[in-house]
Amino acid sequence: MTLLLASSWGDMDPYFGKWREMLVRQPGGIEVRLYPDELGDVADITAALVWDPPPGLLAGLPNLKLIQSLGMGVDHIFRHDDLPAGVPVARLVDPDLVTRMSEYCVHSVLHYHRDADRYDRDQAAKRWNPVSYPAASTRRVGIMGVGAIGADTAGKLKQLGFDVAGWSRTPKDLPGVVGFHGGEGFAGFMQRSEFVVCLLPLTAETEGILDAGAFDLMPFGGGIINAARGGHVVDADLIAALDSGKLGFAKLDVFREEPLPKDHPFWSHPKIRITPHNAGITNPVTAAAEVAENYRRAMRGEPPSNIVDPARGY
Ligand code: NDP
Ligand code: OXD
Repeated sequence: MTLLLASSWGDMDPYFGKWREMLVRQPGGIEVRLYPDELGDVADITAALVWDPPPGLLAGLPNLKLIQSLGMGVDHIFRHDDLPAGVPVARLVDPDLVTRMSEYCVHSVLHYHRDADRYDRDQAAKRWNPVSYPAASTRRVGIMGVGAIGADTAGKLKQLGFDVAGWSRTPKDLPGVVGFHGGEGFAGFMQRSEFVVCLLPLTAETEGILDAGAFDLMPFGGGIINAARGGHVVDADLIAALDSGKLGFAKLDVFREEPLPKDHPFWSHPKIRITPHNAGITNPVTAAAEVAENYRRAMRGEPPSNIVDPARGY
């Protein structure tokens, strides 16, 4: 019984090395191999811990009992249509990662709420220019996706006094958060949301959801914070909405192509702020116990926790 750590990204060895260190320390110990150098006999591999796995790798592991995502999202796994049938795919739900993500979103909302860019400009010009700003209670923040991360973010923004709404696939009842759901709730949600924070999984239904039609619904001068996936945004529509003034800002952590290509117009757009997909990076120190528990369950023939539904894509 062996767990394979695999990714199609280059230079994962230092990170994977940390994972190995944490996994072998778990109760019962886990034998870990790193792809590609330590693959060895594929028949030994019973679980795979993956981030954007190399195409065809998982289908070629005959005794696989668990596909465990290294992150909370699983789109990097489902993007391949050659997954082995009947092997459960589980995602991480790590409280440390949830906290890091909601911290990023709250920081971004506060940045625009307090018009932080203005003071950077004023300082550069040695300009003393105190300007009043609206109370948080008058700011309408909309959270797209109120799952593990979205619900935590909504709660924290609520605590800071913001007027918060959430949009989900099924109805939700979060204290003090105005709930919208489904296609029928989308327009009302976007229309009220001056700040839209995207925390949706990337699925067939959510791909390209932040497009010209969605931006048109938003209040003039509002903005988006996307910490979910680049595929949620239609890049050209975002640039057009920012250039026309319809949107006032965009804070982006995730992109259709990562690393963001050097010639991409997002880099130099004055209304866009970029972070390099590090709103939340899975920390093996906090997440290894969850992975180890799922591994033990799968090896005992029990269903792992946080299994995702392949048909739904999250
Ligand atoms: P969850 O699965 O816990 O929650 C997803 C939410 O999205 C749920 O509220 C769900 O609705 C809603 N949703 C899904 N599909 C639709 C739809 N078609 N229409 C409306 N609502 C929908 O996800 P997490 O909170 O754990 O993570 C969200 C995403 O954040 C991840 O998938 C990943 O892409 C991204 N992420 C990014 C990171 C980064 O560093 N930038 C780090 C970690 C995660 P319902 O509740 O009804 O099911
Ligand atoms: C994740 C991510 O899905 O880091 O966890 O993007």
